[in-house]
Amino acid sequence: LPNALRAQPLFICYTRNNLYLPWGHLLLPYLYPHQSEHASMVHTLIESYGLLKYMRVVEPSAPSRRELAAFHSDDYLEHLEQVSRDGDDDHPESQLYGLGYDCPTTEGVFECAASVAGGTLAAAGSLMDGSCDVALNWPGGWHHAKKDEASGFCYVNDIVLGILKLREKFERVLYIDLDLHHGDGVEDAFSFTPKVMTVSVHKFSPGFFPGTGGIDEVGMGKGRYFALNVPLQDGITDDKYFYACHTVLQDVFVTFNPEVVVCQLGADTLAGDPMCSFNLTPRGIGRCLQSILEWRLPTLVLGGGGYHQPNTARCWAYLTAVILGQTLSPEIPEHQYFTEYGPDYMLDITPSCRTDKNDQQYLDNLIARVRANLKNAS
Ligand code: V1S
Ligand code: CA
Ligand code: ZN
Repeated sequence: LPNALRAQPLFICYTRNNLYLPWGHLLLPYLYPHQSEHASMVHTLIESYGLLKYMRVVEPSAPSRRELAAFHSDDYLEHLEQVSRDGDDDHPESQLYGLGYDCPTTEGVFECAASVAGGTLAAAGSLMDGSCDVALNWPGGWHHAKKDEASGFCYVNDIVLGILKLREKFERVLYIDLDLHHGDGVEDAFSFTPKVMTVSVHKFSPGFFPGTGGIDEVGMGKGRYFALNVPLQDGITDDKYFYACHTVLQDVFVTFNPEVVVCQLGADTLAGDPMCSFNLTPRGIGRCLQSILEWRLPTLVLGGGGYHQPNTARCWAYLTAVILGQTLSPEIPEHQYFTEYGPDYMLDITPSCRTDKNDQQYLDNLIARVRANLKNAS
């Protein structure tokens, strides 16, 4: 990283609230029984690599109902708060609000989803008051939640709330979504405005959640061509992924001229993730992040998916080091969760032996079409 960027004060915030165990509720305790330790594994690895001393750690406060209502409807918030209070997973109206299969209403789910949003709002606030240049909230990144609907493990859309807050100060916000899934909730929220450009890179294939994010989805009304989608196929590896992201994002930077950037860096694109789709390593995602940081704009960095816990922690610890311009030891340091990193106990992830269904012709055609869409935004 350029020295000037390295010297900037950085800010990191976590919603490590033992009372609400955010990840335990948000990521399906029955499906991922150890998920409540997920946020803790990420934080502990970052801490054990000695990275906290380079950052300001902030304990965010819970957002008010008014802050959440900047995006979500009062009815939805009211209902979510009520079923969360009662732990009622069988309320007759819950289905109307998307609550159920992917988004169960465990007791306390409202507080935990709200506390994650509090982290993202605090991070956005630090960028706005100029107290940092890069703000991190790894527990954030819940891109599927809609105004009045929970979706895909997401109850409160902390990203939309963060962007709305950033818009109070910054004229043009660029949202970049590198999670495996299409960032539909964020795209929908801003599809009518030319002030927020959304770019999502994701797997797009029949039957794959959420089913949106085709290349011809470009926004609507005044926001037409201010939503870009980069749909990819299974098996993509670091070099091709970086090529696609870098080419598209450099063009977006020049055309849209953003004042602030928000990045969702879900780690479900990694080799070995149970989503079993892309074949990336943290280094591939790190190259994309580094090229974004080189724009030297205020940047809000968020997490998202990532269902192989040790690999997600490896990835986000590595990306934290990329932001800080630090080099990490290739061996995982001894710490509370050390045994989870076996059998190799190394930081790097080896790509799997899988077919990459994105041949060069597919990628070149894709990039040409994304560029053609982007041209209309200038
Ligand atoms: N892919 C996937 C997936 N897996 C599950 C799931 C599996 C077992 C369970 F007990 C509960 C849920 N749900 C899904 C997806 C949602 C993925 C959300 C990704 C979130 C993120 O990584 O982007 C981070 C924010 N849901 C579906 O595929 C929906 C269904 C279509 C699955 C089938 N059922 C019957 C209806 C809903
Ligand atoms: Ca995405
Ligand atoms: Zn995802």
